[in-house]
Amino acid sequence: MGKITIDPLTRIEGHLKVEVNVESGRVTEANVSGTMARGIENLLKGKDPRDAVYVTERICGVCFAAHGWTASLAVEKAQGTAALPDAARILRNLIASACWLHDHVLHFYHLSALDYLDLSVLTQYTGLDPFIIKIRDLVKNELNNPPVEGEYAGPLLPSYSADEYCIRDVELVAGLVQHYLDALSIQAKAKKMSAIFGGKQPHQSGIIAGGVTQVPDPTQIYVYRSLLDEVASFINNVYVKDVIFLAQALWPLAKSNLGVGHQNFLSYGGFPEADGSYLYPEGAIINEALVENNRSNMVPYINEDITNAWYVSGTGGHPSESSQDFDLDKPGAHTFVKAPRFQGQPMEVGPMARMMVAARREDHPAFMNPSVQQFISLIGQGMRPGVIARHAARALETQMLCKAMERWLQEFDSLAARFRNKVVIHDTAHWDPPYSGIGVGMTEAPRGALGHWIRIVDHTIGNYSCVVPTTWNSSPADDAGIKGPFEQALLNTPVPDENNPVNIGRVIRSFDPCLACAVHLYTPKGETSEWIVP
Ligand code: NFE
Repeated sequence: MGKITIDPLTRIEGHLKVEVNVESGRVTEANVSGTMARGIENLLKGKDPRDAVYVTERICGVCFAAHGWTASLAVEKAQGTAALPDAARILRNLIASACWLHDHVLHFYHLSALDYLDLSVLTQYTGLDPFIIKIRDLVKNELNNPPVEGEYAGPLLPSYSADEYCIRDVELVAGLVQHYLDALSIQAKAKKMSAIFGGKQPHQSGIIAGGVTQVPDPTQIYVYRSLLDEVASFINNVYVKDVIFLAQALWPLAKSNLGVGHQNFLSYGGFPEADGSYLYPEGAIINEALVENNRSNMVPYINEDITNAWYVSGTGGHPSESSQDFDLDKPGAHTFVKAPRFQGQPMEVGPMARMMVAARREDHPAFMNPSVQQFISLIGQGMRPGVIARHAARALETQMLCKAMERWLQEFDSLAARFRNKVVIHDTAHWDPPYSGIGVGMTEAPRGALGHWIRIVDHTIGNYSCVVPTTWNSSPADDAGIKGPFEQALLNTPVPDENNPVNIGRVIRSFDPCLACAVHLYTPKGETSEWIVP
């Protein structure tokens, strides 16, 4: 039996430690740890409730728009904001969705694709593409100068060796490496789109409690639309095709149980439509049954367990009451990540959860969406809900989102034409914080279900709690000993060579973790070292 510790696991956001035991070539026990402290919520206490939007955006440099939006919803609820103006709904959708395009493209090409490519075959490249020639020469150099003990490999070749699930065809690898480069400029374009309507990137300033801050002018709309055309073309013609190609080329892996977990899935519903429904439908699936399809009904059944997390007793429970006081000496604890549970169950959140829910919601327009139907078809052909399915779901939902974004732009054009540019974008009647109030905001972030809970006391924030997608996914075991989604998905993972645990990275990366979100890094002096647990 061997024990493998990977700390930190690279090519993810934030700091995650993975520890597994391996027996007879399979993982028999798994623990994951978020090794940096959360504390953003403590920082908010005593602040003006409207500050929550901008402060919680600083939880993360990737999904800040999701945090700002979710905080706005929580504050609006607590302040008694009336129905959001429709233009604000559309503009929020367009600010946040552009971030999703950036995020999902980045995740596949720059964080995950290397798990499935044998870059060393580029040494055989005889083509004339100057970029690939440059990469070929760098790879040759790395192969000729392997890292000595204690040094890191790279930057191009990972520190593990390619296995049978790595693509070795020179032309295919060269093509995907070219797309890696193309994806860098696509990312930048998607970010620019979000900045046009959101004011800046990262940490946009366009979404505020009660609505948004600006009505875009026709030039801004023109530029946004042109960039969307370019980004959507890449997503439809390159990203989705590459991921579907990968699924087909690695079909034995797609059909295997690599990365299959509890198979409980949760979606709060993402991107509101004019009729009050969501582009990505709401739903909770437990033991294959759709147990809930309404966001509001989910709220009482969300709780955080802290049995194995470094928090003092009494800081878990329902997020409307939970808090963040640390106990680094707690026996058995190994992580700063709490363990959210829905109806007492660990839930996977994220693109695959959204697809699984959409596939069960025959009553919802998303069910007939071609991207959802393609996912259903892949599952019908035998793809298991594991590593490859997560990549496929992410690509297909991005395709679905691009189409919706075009439609939201048209909806905004209609509003602007109807109101001759006197479009209402804010509920100014409910702007000042009340003496007291409680509110919850729930959205879908790129990595899954995101909730913020606020309690206003004496016009200021009395308590604030964020339950974040990666908190759901990277949660530790609870008091019943039930593991969180990452840990469960790691069990039984094949590790034929303990010195080359490539499958562990594949499993974890397929979720697209963001530990910065999960633990909300913050230190009083702006330093990190005092919070890092060795
Ligand atoms: Ni830091 Fe996030 C997303 C949120 S975390 S990236 O998406 O909320 O899981």
